[in-house]
Amino acid sequence: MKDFSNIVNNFAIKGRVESVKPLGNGLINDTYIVKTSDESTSDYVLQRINHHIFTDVDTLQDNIAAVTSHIRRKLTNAGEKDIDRKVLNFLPVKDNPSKTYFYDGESYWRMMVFIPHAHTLEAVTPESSRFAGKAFGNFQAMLVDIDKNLKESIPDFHNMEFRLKQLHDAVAADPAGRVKEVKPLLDELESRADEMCKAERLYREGKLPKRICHCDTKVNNMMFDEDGSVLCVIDLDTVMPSFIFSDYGDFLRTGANSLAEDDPNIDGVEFNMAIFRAFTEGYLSSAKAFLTPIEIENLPYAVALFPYMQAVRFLTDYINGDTYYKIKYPEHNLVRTRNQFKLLQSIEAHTDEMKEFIKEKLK
Ligand code: GN1
Ligand code: MG
Repeated sequence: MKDFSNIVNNFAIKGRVESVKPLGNGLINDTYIVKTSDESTSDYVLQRINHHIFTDVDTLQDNIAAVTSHIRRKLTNAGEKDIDRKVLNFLPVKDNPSKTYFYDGESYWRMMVFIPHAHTLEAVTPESSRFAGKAFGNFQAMLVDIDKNLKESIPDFHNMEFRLKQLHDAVAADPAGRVKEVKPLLDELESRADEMCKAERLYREGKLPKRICHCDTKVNNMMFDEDGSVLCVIDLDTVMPSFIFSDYGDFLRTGANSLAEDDPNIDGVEFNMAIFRAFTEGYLSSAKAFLTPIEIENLPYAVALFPYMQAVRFLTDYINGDTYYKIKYPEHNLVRTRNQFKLLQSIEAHTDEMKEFIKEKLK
């Protein structure tokens, strides 16, 4: 195995390193646990940042540092105990304490304090969804008054107009000769394009704010304590300014799909209203204090937006000849597109019910 001591030595750790071993099964970054020999010192997590996806590591780490130090200050002011388990703690680099990453000439590395006696959940149930809604809403709530200007670590990540432009460019170029075959699907997506770009329009009109969002709201991105309470949210790579719709809508896109996003049994794809209700309840409990009427009114729009955006992204990749998402067979991106489109149709059929539920919850 690689000799990690040269890397670890660049960070201001306490204690002596005993071992470095792979941790977890993340698909984007490589993660290791660094154990120290002394009982009284923490263990650490070492990560190699995937700089092919996060090309601007400075922005990435500046965002994370701004967000974690803001939350830390809030928790401290509120007299919270056990703060090191309630917000991630990234280590400064010894030679340059204003930075939380180290470049070894080849890769970018970062280190954080390992949170002991904590676990994540994988199963999306109404109970875990309610926890997730509350935790991600609370994350946004703690960041509404952050005074640093964060940049987008992936520019235009959730910008619907941009994603449609990418689709239109792909259609015009048709590099894999696949446009003809997907024409009906393209027409379906096109007929909703105007409505789905509503967020960008409201933003330009000054009616919809961007806030600091997590932008990867999955059930396994929260840490739980031994007693089952939520400690903190993790995986902060995509934290950036966005519409709150990103956190609300993208959780439901994955969590409330009755099947996996690439399941070819398209007829079996349905939007799960029990998950919707639980997640929405949790989210509103922590977010309603800061949400504006326009944000609240558009939560059902956000639920539709993310399967729509994902359908556009998958179809773009299919038309481009599969250059972005990993595929396991030639039609994989097309199957994903159809799956997301079916989810969108199921969501459309539930719009009134969703609106009614949200109205009731806010009474
Ligand atoms: C990618 O790799 P993963 O699953 O965390 C993508 C998301 C998509 C998702 C669809 C950086 O996320 O935006 O929603 O695939 N992340 C990036 O499966 O493009
Ligand atoms: Mg991810």
